[in-house]
Amino acid sequence: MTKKSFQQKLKQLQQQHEKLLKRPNRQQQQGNGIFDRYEFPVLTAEHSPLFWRYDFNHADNPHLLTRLGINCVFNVGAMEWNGNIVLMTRTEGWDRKSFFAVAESRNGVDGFRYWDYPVQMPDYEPQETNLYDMRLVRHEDGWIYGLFCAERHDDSKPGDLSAAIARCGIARTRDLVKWQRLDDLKTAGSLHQRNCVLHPEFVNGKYAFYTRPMADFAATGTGDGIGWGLCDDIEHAIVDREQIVDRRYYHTLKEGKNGLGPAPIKTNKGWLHLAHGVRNTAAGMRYVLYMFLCDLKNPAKVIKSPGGYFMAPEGGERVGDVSNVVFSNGWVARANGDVLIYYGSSDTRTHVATSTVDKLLDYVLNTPEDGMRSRICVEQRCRLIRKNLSH
Ligand code: M1P
Repeated sequence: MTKKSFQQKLKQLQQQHEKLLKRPNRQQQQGNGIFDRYEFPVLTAEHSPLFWRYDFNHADNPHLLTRLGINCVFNVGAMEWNGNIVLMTRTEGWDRKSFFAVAESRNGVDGFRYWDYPVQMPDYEPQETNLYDMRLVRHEDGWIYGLFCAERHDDSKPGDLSAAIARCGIARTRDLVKWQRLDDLKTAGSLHQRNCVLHPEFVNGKYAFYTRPMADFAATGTGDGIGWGLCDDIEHAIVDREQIVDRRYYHTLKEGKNGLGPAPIKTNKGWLHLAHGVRNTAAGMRYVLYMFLCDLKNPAKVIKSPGGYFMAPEGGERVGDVSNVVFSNGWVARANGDVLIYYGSSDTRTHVATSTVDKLLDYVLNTPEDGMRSRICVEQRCRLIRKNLSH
């Protein structure tokens, strides 16, 4: 390519990219009353900066080839940042490695732009191969913590190239740029930990963790659900007693496994939680989101558990690198009561849904619990029908 056509092609790419970043996002019509979806994903691989992907030097890249492609952007942590919204993205290259990178928007529903450089997270151990799914939390100790999965090969199975160990990495920061890496979380009962979350407040003067004990890298096995445990020292975090707070049950959306999403939102009725539940089907695993509420004074006690899913993959969300998945590890409750819920679809792209604390509390407090049997579920529905038809 001549230098002139190179410059023209590059300009074209930059204009298309700018158009995508400036594209307004509209709320979809006819939501379910609980939350509203939006027309477009807020982040996709195409949103990543062109200067992360192309070498702009004509002498080194005369055909203007993509040098380091981006495959997908999903499962983001989220928080308010100087009045804006920042997402701690799980950005994945064509090489399958995920890394963290911050994208920022004024309103949280469109106009997200990546910061110039991805996060350069210090290593805890050189064996770490892949880092992903950061939960961001502003803790009352004054630090911003990031908890994430730090995965490496399971060297006790040298012949099995898919054997992996999932650990919970912990790092903290004041500016989302410089990170101090702390020891990985150690839990007494389980080699694998994924989907761990730090509770934003001290509990009995200690740091409190939500965990997910697992017998295996992908399967919880005898792991019974979302766990909880306290620890004294965040720099060398050890949870030696894990109590299960939210169990898996037969024939529910969390029969296969579950895991906490973002850190809970504090409300006047309790700690509001968003989590994912997984069941196995003939077509593979299906990931949906569900909610529950915990006691304000005792965050390890579930006080309300609406039946069924809160959100399931719909339309284009159903298809991607790992299809039939919605997953969330980031949401933001704004001072006016609005809630921005970020979710990844099919391990490929990032969406937003909006709601309010009031609506989410109404949903959690007034949706009937799972009847656990078809007969009871029909009774629940008949009660609703009678109520409506008696007017
Ligand atoms: O592929 C679906 C999800 O699988 C994992 O979640 P879990 O540990 O509950 O199975 C995570 O790797 C997550 O990133 C991914 O979206």
